Amino acid sequence: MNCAFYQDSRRRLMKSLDAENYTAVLFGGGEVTRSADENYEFQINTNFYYLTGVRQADVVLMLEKHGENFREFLFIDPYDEQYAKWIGHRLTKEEASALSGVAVEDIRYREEFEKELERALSVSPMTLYLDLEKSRNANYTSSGESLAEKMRGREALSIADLYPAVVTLRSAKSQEEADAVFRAVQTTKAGIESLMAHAAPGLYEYQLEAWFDHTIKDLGNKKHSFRTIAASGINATTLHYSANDSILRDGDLILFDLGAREEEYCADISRTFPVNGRFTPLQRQIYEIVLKANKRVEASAMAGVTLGKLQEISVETLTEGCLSAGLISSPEEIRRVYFHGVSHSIGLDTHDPMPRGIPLPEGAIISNEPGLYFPEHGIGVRIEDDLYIRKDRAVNLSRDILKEAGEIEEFMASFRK
Ligand SMILES: [Mn+2]
Repeated sequence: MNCAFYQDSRRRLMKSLDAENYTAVLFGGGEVTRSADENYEFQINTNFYYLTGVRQADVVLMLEKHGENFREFLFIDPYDEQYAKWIGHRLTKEEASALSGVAVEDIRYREEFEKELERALSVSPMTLYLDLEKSRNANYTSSGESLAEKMRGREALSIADLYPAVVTLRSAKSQEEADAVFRAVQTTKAGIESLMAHAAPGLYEYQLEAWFDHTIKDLGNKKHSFRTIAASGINATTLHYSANDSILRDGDLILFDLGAREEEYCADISRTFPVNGRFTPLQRQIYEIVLKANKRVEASAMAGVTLGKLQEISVETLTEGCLSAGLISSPEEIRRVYFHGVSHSIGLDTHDPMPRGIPLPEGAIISNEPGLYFPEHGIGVRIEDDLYIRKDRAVNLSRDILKEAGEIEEFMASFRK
C-alpha cells in the first residue's frame, strides 16, 4: 500500500469526527513477554496500521483539529545503538514519513508526546478521541484506556471513543485493499493445492500442514492470517481445532481452515478433501449439501443484504439437504450439526470489525463458510470462500480454488499415478 492510502484514511477519519476541536490519539501497541527474555511475535494494532502503514512497536499517532485547522503527528522511538546491535533496525524519521505520508517535520520522538498532547488539549472546549474498544476477553488495560483514565475529570475536556469511526471506515474496502486480500488468497490457493498433492494416510496433520507453510513463504507471504486448522476425521467436528497432531487415516476427510497474510490483509479459506483422494458416498453426500449452501449464499450476497439474511439462506439450504438425505430427523436438529455463522467481515483482521447488524456496505469483504459436522460419522465439512461485496453482486476472490468434489478427486489423482 502506498502512503497515499494512509493519508487518505486519516483524512476520511478526521472528516468523519464531528467535534469542533478535537485531538485523537491512537497507539500501535507494544511488545508482550512470552517467557524469560522472549516476546510474542509483535502484531501491530490494526486500527493504528490502517491509518499509518507502520508496523513497529511503541509508535503513537496524534490527529488534531482546531476549528478549520488539521494537524498530524507520529511519535517514534529514537535510534538506539544497543537496540540496533541486539534486536535490529528501527524506523528513522524519514522512513516513518515515507511509510505513513506524515510530513517528516511532524514525525517526533516519543519523549515529546506528552508535551505535544498538553499543547493540543489546551484549546477549549476539547474532545479527546481514544480507541476505547474493550475486547470481551481482554485481560489487560490498553494504552487508550489508561490515557482516558488519566484525563478523566479535566475541565472542558470530553473523552470520546474513536473505535466506531475507524471501524466504519474499515468495513468498506477500497479496490486496493481487495487486491491485497486477493493476492493473499492466490498464495493460499497454491498452499491448498500443495496440501491436496501431498495428502496421504499415515502422516500427522501437522506434517501435511507444513506443505502449506512452505508454499506461502516460498511465494513471499511470511505470515498466516491465523493459526491453521488441520482437522482430519472427527477432529473436523470441533470448530476451532488447532492441535493438528492426529494421524491421517485412510478413508477420512481432512478439513483445512487457513490463510496467508499479505501486507497485513488476511485470506480466510476452508477446503475439505479426502486423505486418500476419493470421497466415500456418505462424505460426498454431505459435501454436496455444504457446497450447495455455499453457492446459494454467494448468489445472494451483495450490498444492502445483512449477514443475518445470508445465515438464513445457509440454514435453510443445509436443513433441506440434511432432511432429504435422512441425515437429521427434524428441522430443529440442524442446530446440532451446524452451529456457527456463515459469514464474518475479513480485512486487516481475520474477523474484521464491522458495526453489528448493518446492511453490507459496498466494499465489504466477507467470508462464505457453511459447514456440517457429524461426530457420529466422523465427518466435518466446511467450504469457505472470501467475497468482495459490490453494488449488485459479490466477487468471489477465491473462485479459482478447487471446490467441486469431482475436480478435487481429479486433481488429487493426478499426483497419485
Ligand atoms: Mn472464516
